[in-house]
Amino acid sequence: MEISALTRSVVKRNHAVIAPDGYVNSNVPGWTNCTVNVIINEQMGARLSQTIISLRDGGRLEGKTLASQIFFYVVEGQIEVNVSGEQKTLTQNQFIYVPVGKEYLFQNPTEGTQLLTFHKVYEPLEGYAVPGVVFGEKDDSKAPIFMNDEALRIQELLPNELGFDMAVNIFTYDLGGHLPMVETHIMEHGLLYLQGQAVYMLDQEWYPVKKGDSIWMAPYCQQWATTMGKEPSVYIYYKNVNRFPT
Ligand code: UGY
Ligand code: MN
Repeated sequence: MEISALTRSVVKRNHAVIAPDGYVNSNVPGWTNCTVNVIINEQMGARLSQTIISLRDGGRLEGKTLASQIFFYVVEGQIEVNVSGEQKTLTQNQFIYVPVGKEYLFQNPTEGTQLLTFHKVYEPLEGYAVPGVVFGEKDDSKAPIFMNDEALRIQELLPNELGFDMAVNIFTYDLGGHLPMVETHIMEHGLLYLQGQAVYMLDQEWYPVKKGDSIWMAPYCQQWATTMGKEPSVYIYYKNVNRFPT
């Protein structure tokens, strides 16, 4: 029998590893017939929010983006989305980026549909238009190798343009792949493992992680990772970009 007093989750000053075993559900107004887990939020000291939403039959997410833009990614299943009169069905590994000031409606999920969201307060940049809605999907053919290492590939899901103040990327580590250096940087990350297993180093502490786990890295949290196990490890991650340091 598993011991319920143990977990792999940790929450520290500048990083967190959140495994699904400790999830406690939140009620979010307008999001109905679903289970919402707020994984990363300002209560931790973060400047982004990350949620995981599991939808039941009749599940609906209805609302309007206000100060925060929201990126929605289909981790499992399928759901219809309507934003500004445009309707689409999103299937596994497809996403929609909803900029600030837009009404959205998600409905008619298939059984077991799970969504990941990243939310960030939008910082406008003088001379640049607020981004529009973006649809897209995970596509390994659009993932160039990272830092000349054939074992590492990163796909940028959002346009690399100054109007955007957040990036969302998919990082694939083939067997034997590891970050080529310990990163020490001002940008913050939230991430969800979509596949495989890995060992993540966060501020000189070492964590075994796997599909379904989330990680928060505050600015300057030192980070390094290596894949582990018998299949590539894959995560989707958020990064704040393109604005002056304050
Ligand atoms: O974009 C990044 O900073 C990325 N290489 N970091 C990470 O995967 N931890
Ligand atoms: Mn990084």
